[in-house]
Amino acid sequence: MSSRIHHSGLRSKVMSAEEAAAFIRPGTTVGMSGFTGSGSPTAVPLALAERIRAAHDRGEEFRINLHTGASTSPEMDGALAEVDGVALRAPFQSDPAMRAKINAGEIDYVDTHLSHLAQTVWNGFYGPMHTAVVEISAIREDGTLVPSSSVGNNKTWLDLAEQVILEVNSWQSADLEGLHDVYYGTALPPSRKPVMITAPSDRIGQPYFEVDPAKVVAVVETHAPDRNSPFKPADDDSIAIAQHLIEFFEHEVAQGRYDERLLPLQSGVGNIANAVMAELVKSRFKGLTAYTEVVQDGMLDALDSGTLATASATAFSLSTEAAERFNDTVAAYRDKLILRTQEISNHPEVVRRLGILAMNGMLEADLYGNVNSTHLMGTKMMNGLGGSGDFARNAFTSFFLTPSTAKNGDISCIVPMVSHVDHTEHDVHVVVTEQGLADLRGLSPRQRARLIIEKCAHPDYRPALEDYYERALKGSDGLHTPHLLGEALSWHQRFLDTGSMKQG
Ligand code: 0RQ
Repeated sequence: MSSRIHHSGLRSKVMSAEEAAAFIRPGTTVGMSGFTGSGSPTAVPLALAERIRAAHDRGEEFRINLHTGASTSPEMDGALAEVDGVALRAPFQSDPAMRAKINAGEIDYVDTHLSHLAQTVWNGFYGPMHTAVVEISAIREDGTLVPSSSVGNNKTWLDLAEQVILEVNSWQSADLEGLHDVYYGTALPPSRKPVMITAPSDRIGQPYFEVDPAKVVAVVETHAPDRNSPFKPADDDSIAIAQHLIEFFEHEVAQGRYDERLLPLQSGVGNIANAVMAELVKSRFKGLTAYTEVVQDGMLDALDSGTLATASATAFSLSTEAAERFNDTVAAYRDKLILRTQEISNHPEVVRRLGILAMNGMLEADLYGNVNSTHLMGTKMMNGLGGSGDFARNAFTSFFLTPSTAKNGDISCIVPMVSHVDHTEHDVHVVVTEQGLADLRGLSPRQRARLIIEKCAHPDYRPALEDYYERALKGSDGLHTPHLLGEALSWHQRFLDTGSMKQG
């Protein structure tokens, strides 16, 4: 038996994943751990998927409502979607099988701000939570739990669930102990108190989760690596976007808006975010801080090089190579890295107080700075909003980043009107593509439109955007935000009809 289980009562509950999965009943709500592939349980979800498959083969109904921290692993989202085991999913996913079922209308998906899910579950909008399935890295003698590579919503699931299944994963480094900051001060209004974080390095909680041992029905031992996706090497577009950003940072330092250590950085998930960190490492900036959601490879490199002094997040999202390197050297990061609950890592109050520089990816922006981060051609879900709204709305400067085109140039990521709005023009300060950077602060809608076309649109689409805008100035009913309503979404329809937004 694993040396990671030090509580005798909980040691007596060790069983197989199949036995543990048998505690999960059809039609119930399950809160699982997992955030961008890190800290997801693997054995119990796989065993549950097999149970669901067998039930379906017998002609029985078996689906669950599934809540997590964010995206998980093929062993959870993938396996459960493939057996049609999920009725409702929240708050974020990025799995191809899950995405396909959501877009086929077979799974209800609640795409919500990551900092909001815990409080909406507390408030009962999703009904009772029956089971929590949480990966941890160890159980201490007093029954408290050492979190693994993500904290996410685990504290809330452990508090709320009627029964708890623990996966103790010995693949996770034992040295993770002490790195986490689990805040037990959250309360519902009117009893809320200020969240007393005034610097990214502040600790306001405790390093362990608490759980009532009487609620724990099963403990399953695993030795499973996080689902770590490789990053694409930075391409020319990502490097150009990163360079525009760094030039802008220099400009803001010169203007006296940021000091030499900038302001705490939040950097979204994906290849562009990783490339931004890589370019920052090459820049002159040193001793920066991050108050963000995930730690990707680029951020680890930035901590190694001294570009970053501290990073606060809720999860790791590392490539296999970086995860192995990190696992061998966790102790060295103990006073530079903090993983918090996602209510706190993404807390709007803290984001506003610290003055975050929020850098998130997007699918498309329109002439006025409205941003779509989630919906392909307005109707199909890509991943979800994630934490982008938590940060963008309250940031000191909110940046949205994308290459100017997608799908080999057949899609312009700058369009007359976005086909879905996640971030309104009021929450978007700076739009960046490989073509350039549009600083929208202080500009009216008409001023923004001209700047976005000039700085951000791809040359292949610039004339058509200029043409649309000039005709809108003549034909729009109102001239505050000029639009030709009958034509505003015609670029998307053309793509659906012909496979390209380009005009004949
Ligand atoms: O699809 O790979 O099939 O070609 O979308 O696009 O350019 O690789 O960009 O990986 O950075 O993802 C918005 C999805 C961008 C991500 C999004 C297609 C494109 C490609 C991916 P293919 P790229 P990225 C929270 C941070 C929301 C959540 C968030 C995201 C694929 O950033 O999920 O912000 N964001 N979390 O071809 C149709 C368009 C398209 C398009 C790109 N306009 N229309 N398809 N694609 N633009 C905060 C944290 O702290 C983590």
